Order: sequence, then C-alpha cells, then structure tokens
Amino acid sequence: MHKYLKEVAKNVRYEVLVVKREILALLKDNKEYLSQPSNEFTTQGYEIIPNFLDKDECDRLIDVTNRYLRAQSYLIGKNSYLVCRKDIRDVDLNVQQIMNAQEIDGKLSQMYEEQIIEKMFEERIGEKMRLQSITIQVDDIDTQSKRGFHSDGVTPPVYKAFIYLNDVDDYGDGPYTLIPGSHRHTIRKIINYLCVWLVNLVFKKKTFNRKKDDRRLFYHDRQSVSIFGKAGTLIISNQQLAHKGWQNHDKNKRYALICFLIAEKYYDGQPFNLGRSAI
Ligand SMILES: O=C(O)CCC(=O)C(=O)O
Ligand SMILES: [Fe+2]
Repeated sequence: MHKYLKEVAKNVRYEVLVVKREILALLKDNKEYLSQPSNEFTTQGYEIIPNFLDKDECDRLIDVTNRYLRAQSYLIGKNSYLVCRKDIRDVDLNVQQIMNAQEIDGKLSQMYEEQIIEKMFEERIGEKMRLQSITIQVDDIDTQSKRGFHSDGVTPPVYKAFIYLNDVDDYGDGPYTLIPGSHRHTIRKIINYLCVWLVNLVFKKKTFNRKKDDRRLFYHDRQSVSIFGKAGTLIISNQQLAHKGWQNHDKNKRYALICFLIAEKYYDGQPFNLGRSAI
C-alpha cells in the first residue's frame, strides 16, 4: 500500500509539472498574441483569401497527389514521406498527408522559395516568419473518427495556410471549422488543460487521449464557423484557435495544401519531420 501511494504521489508530481509547463507556455503565447498589431487576422485568428491558386493548378496538384497515395505510410524521397494517420493515431483514421511536398514537385518547390505565404503572415503579424513545410493532405470521407475541437500545441505558436484543392461547398466536403477569436481564450484553454489532466489522472490515461480534443469544454458547433470555398481558396490560420475538420464528412474526398509556419525567431534549422515515426 505504502509503495502504491508513493507511486501515485510520483505520478501526480510529474503530471503537475507537465500541466504547469503547459500553462506557462499558454501564458507566454497569449502575451505574444496580445502584442501583435490589431487587424482581422490577429483578432479573429484567421482570414480567407479566395482565388489564391487557379483551378488548373489545383487539378494538377490533385493528380500529382494521387500518384503518391498508398495504403501505408512510406518514405517518398530524402525528406518527403506519406503519413497515413491510422498508422500513428486513433483519430482522423482516413487522413493521409504528404509531408515536405515541396520536394516532390517543381511548382511547390517554387512556392516554397518565393516566400509569398510567409509575406501574407508577416504583413499581419508584424514579424519575420518561416515556412517550415508544404504538405498535401487528403481527407477521405469519415463520419466516425474525426478529431474534435483542439489546438495544435503550444510554444512556439504554429500558424497554417490551408489551400483547398477541390471545392468545399458543403458540410459533407469536410470544411475546416473554427471558433473565431478562440486563440486568445487563455482562461478557457487553461481550464480545458486542467480537465484533460484530471481525466488522465483518474483514468490512468487508458480511456482518455490528451491529444484527441483538448478544447472540448466551452465550445460548440453553434459558435463555430465552417469555411467553405472553391478550389484555390487560401485560409490563413492561427493554430491556437479551437478548430477541427467537420465531423460529418460524408460527401467528397477533400484535398488541401497545408503549409506549416512559425516565427523565424523560433526556427531551429532542423528538417520538418512531423509524423515521420509512422515510417
Ligand atoms: O483538416 C482540417 O480541416 C483540420 C485539420 C487540423 O486540425 C490541422 O491541420 O491542424
Ligand atoms: Fe489541428
């Protein structure tokens, strides 16, 4: 019994440390958001820019993508690889993503070099940004395993540019969905983290996945905005927004370029390797 209590105390100490670190990181990020210039992007956390790519280019990229899709994750080139989400996670099981897609296609490589995406963010955030990777995500129809409202981790703050490659006209096309302004909801984020921590502790992490939907409290579909747009629509987004892909994705496969960005001051020069453990 004594040994058991000691073990429990050790676990609690560890968890408290983790949560403390997370809360400090949240506060740090929040301070950064509040010091940004005030505009639509920094207050709402997202902005929509139609017609960023033309339809022919979108169709071409879908063709390129289809050539690389397989049933399992695999290495494509030196830094490019396909991640089938089912190989690493228990959510979004029908999602596949080509990472570092700028290495498999000349036009994407040009987009990577041109710094147009970086500039879009820089104009709004007011600091130098770094495009880490261009990825191509394919969301097949899924009404069972979609991840709920979450944010994409804390410190350094992550930004993404989503470019729809096919028309997303309907909920059944799986629109990117978000709660406007929620990147600045510090107290709500902290309460959500504490809730995740408590449930983890009580259920010994067996029944609750920390990474699954860490913004479940306070947010409801009623408050959310689902972003519809024709092929070529660009959405720039702060990934500390509570966000998700729509859960009743039952009509068409969705193809999207997803670009990952961080502030230049946080860039460590390491190759982008998210999900590489799947290989
Ligand atoms: O696929 C989507 O619409 C959202 C996916 C997501 O959560 C992300 O890219 O961070
Ligand atoms: Fe996300």
